[in-house]
Amino acid sequence: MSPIPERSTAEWQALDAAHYLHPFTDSRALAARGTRVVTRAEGVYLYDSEGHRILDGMSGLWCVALGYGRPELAEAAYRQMQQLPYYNSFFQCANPPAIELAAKLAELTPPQFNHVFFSGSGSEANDTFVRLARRYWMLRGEPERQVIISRWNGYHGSTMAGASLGGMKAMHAQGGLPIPGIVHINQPYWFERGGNLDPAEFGLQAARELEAKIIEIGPERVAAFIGEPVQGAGGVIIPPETYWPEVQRILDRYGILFGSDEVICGFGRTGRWFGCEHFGTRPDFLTLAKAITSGYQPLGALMVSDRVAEVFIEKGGEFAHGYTYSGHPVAAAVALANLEIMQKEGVVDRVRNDLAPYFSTRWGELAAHPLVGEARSLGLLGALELVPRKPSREFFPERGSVGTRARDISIRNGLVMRAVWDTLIVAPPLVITRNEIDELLTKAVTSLDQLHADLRRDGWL
Ligand code: PXG
Repeated sequence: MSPIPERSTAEWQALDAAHYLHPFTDSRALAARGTRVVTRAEGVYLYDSEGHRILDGMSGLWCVALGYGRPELAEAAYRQMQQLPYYNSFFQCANPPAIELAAKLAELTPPQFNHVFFSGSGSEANDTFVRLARRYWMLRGEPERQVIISRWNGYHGSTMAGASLGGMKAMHAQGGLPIPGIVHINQPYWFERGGNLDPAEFGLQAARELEAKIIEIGPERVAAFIGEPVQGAGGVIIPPETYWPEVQRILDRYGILFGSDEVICGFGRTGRWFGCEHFGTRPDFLTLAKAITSGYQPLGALMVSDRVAEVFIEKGGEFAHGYTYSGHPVAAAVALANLEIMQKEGVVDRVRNDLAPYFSTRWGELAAHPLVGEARSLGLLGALELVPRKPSREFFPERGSVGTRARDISIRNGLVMRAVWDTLIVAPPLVITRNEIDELLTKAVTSLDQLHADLRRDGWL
């Protein structure tokens, strides 16, 4: 068996430019610049083909909760590949890791969840959500209930249904989306949209857009609502405390199903196992992916509440939906090993009781920086709003260009931060230490100082 060849960075970049279409990437710009080739990783650090060591402030892409290089996860995959590398879950079959994982997820998720449908990704799990929510109302004898409400600037994936649920206008514009029967309301983004309202008032106002939309459509036509507890890809938008309780009240009032997309918030990111537990909501569906395996294997899952599952099981007949990799034994074995480590090592409790309070204090210090209009955090999620003039909440002109510069400077300084327009965000591995949080902060400050000097030099400030 030949190993993956060792090549120079230039050779890899040339092959990449010749053959590889990357997600969410301008291929021409990337070919001109050359892709960064990440060759290995350990703990919270990435190493690229040029030998740079970079603190991964984004956990890969919000997923590597346990950090890199955990031998237990590699061993779980290896063992399962030897025992049974694949078999399908169609045609009345199952495999032991998938069955065990279903039971483990029922144990870890809130009490209303005892059933799961497996997929290969978060996007696919959200497609399953659309199918199940609509089918539920058909089975209940209310087939006109088909509309699903979600939020502008939410992110729910890249499949046709996932991108439709998402509220990314650029994605809609490129795909003829949304698909029929999906409508959007505004997001609870106080920094951008709060005007003169205080956050609590604004949170109520944003939630009540849901009620207005339900009345506009007609409650008898609305199947479900879906939202991320904290919008991740949209810019770590942490809603005011008043928001989710009011959304829950409205959904209860009209009997509408509730999907909590926990692809980012799930498995400890907020300091609770699931974001809905932090905000005290009672969803009917949880979309899971990413940290379910710490990213070591692709896996998604949709948890289905008892009240929905009962209807399916009793009246459903065959549910005409499924993926080749639903219940993949290797992914399931890795997920089980990952969740076992999380439980044994008390990872979620440590985030809640130790790391999150420490991170919140240190991250909050960044609010004093002249470029930072707001520094917000929850659990191990952090965001900085970059602004030209404090305390105004106005953004820079040419929105996004300053954020991209900040991100590039930060990576040069050995820290992966992600820019969403001019919002800088981080979501480090849940196993990060206090010392590593200090290093993250030092690199962030150095990068902000450099950006400040550059913007002054270029006449932006
Ligand atoms: N829901 C949420 C809340 C997500 O964050 C998905 C669904 C889709 O999962 P899959 O596994 O199909 O990618 C996601 C994915 C970013 C970024 O730029 C975020 C995601 C994916 C790609 C980029 O922050 N989140």
